[in-house]
Amino acid sequence: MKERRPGLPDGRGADSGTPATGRGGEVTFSTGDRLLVVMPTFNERDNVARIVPLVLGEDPRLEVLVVDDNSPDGTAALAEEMATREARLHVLRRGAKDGLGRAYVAGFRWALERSYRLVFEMDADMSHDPGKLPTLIDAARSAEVVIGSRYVGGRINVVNWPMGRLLISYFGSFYARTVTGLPLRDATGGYNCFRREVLEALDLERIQSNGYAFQIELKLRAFRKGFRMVEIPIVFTERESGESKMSKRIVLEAVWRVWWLRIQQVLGRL
Ligand SMILES: Nc1nc2c(ncn2[C@@H]2O[C@H](COP(=O)(O)OP(=O)(O)OP(=O)(O)O)[C@@H](O)[C@H]2O)c(=O)[nH]1
Ligand SMILES: [Mg+2]
Repeated sequence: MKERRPGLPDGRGADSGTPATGRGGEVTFSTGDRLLVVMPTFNERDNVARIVPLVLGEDPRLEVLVVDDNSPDGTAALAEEMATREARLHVLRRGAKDGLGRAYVAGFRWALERSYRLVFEMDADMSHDPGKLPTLIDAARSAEVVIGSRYVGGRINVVNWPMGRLLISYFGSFYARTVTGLPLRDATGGYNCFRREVLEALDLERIQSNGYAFQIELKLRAFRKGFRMVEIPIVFTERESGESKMSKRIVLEAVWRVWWLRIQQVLGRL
């Protein structure tokens, strides 16, 4: 792969819809392009039934890969049953609960083995509005990485979160930005889009983070490779059904992991 400079050297693109660096250039997507939403699930039976049709309804090129870690509530079985009637839905079953990061890496590899041009990350619990997908697709024409961001445009777009959780998330992004130099307002968000060449270049097997830290590491690796990133405002709505998998452990991993990421950068390993 040709040598790339880190994107956003002057911080542009961190606040609105303007990609910063000039590499790559604009691309167009045609009706034949395949676009994949990778959706990790753990006990999201009710949510999967609701969200998959909404995603597929947004664009005929979109497909969904549910990556399920053997959910006890039968999420995978339900998704497989839906897939018998819907050719654009796919299911990847994994043996046991192994974290969001591992599920995404498995989903990304699955995508790269096939001809998808864009790969999206999206939660299954209706926190991410499927109606925003066309905007993300559009933004991917001029940026190689599109970040759905809760904290751009001078607003905090989070609905129904307790204040404590919001503060952890907002200042968590500030902390990650300060420690790692990743110039994004929303470092931990999970509603993002990558052109396939980004995932191809990332050396996915080397990603070690698993929870919120995974989202930071993924974006940081893309940034270090010089891919152009843009943040697009999204609204994040707290889940209405199903249970959160957020835990103290996931937050603590992110707290120390950003320092690990900084050290990796200094050692030239990112
Ligand atoms: N396959 C898989 N999916 C997971 C795992 N942990 C979380 N997920 C899924 O990842 C997405 C995000 O997890 P959530 O529990 O919603 O995390 P969150 O959005 O920070 O927390 P809430 O606001 O409480 O929903 C959801 O679709 C989960 O079902 C896991 O270990 N394996
Ligand atoms: Mg959630």
